[in-house]
Amino acid sequence: MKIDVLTLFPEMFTGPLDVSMVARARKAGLLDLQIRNLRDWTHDRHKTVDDRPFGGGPGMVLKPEPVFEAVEALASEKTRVLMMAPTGRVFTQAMARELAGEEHLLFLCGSYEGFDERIRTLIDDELSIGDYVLTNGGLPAMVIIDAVTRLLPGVLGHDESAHDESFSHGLLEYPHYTRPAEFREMKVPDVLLSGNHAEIEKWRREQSKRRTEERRPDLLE
Ligand code: 4GS
Repeated sequence: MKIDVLTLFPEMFTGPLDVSMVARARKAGLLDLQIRNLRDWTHDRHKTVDDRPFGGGPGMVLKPEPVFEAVEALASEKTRVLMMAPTGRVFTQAMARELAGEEHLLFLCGSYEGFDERIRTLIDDELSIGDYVLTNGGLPAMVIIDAVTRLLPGVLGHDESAHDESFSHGLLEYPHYTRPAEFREMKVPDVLLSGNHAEIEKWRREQSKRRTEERRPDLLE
């Protein structure tokens, strides 16, 4: 998969996308990820990307010209253009699975008060990562890239992907334990030490269901 990111803060993206599974996917050639500075598509001496809102009011608005030029330079018919904004649909695992099937994603990260409304004519989807206000769209883009990358064919090991399947079926994870079997008087449940795989599976299913009921009843409706 190819991913381009358009941002005013390319420095933000070093770190999260250079470690762990995303780094591995990039090195293996499964993910071609390019971070691009929106200012590269300005033409004035000050590399202006924003301006004051018509009608007045606080904050600055992202100008249409650099965004149009950048998207026209980077996108083709095969590109899914995604805008990061709290006004978008809230990103879910189902959307991660859908995006993992695309050939090319282009992330548009805003800053300031928002995008000039005409920029919306360029985009295929507007996505939010949750109901809170961030300083810019960099973190949402990184969150989505992380969630999508681990679903790309060949990125996860076999064990890990089978595991993801069960989790994605709408329940929270069951409790996990490792050695020692007793730690500071806290014991691992006997069933997990029993070697009875049918019983273990039943216990885990029950725990998943109970946890989901208690913590995230909204997932069960
Ligand atoms: C989000 C969010 C966000 C909104 C960007 C205010 C700067 C900021 N983007 N999910 N202007 N939550 N964006 O808060 O996607």
